[in-house]
Amino acid sequence: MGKYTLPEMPYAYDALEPHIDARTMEIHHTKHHQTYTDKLNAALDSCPAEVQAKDILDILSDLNQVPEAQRGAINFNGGGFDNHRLFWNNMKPNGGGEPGGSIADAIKDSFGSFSDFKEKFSSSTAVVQGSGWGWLVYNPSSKKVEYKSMPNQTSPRTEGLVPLLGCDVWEHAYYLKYQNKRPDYISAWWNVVNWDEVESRFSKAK
Ligand code: MN3
Repeated sequence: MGKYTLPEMPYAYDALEPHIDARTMEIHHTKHHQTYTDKLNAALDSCPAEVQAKDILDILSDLNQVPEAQRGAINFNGGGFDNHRLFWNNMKPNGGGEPGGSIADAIKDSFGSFSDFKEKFSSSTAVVQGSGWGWLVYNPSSKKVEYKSMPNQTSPRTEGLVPLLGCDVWEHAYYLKYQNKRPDYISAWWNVVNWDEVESRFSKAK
């Protein structure tokens, strides 16, 4: 057995209906997330013991500590493992609405207003080329929240950013229900955002 196992879902596969359909959630979790997990473990098996001993978050924050032969696989599958772990918890049934607390103030400070943030996040994530993610991140250097899109499964942690809220725009996240209409998926996704989780993540990051 590998170091990492597929995390359990915090809710049923059909809990996010009608916004995200149950079949997509089941395949996304049991096939895609499982594959990133398995391939992360396989890549770690080929790494030196001192790398294996570190937590994946520490590894992602400095990929130069990974031997070059394994770096691409760790970036992709380690990112995929952690991104999806965040993604499931970034959503909840009956979510959505506007955040309160300190994350609301931070969003207003960086983007002007919540609606300006939502527009920026939606429009920028809709045009991510190919497969990738849109993220609300905390930047420890500027001490502000920022929008950041990332390609494929590359984690914002690889750029020293702390992921707070991520929207997976790989086609596997929406194609069964939304086909090529990625903007429709993103607008539906806002209805399941778990702002309590984002606030909690932000409080720890600050
Ligand atoms: Mn995915």
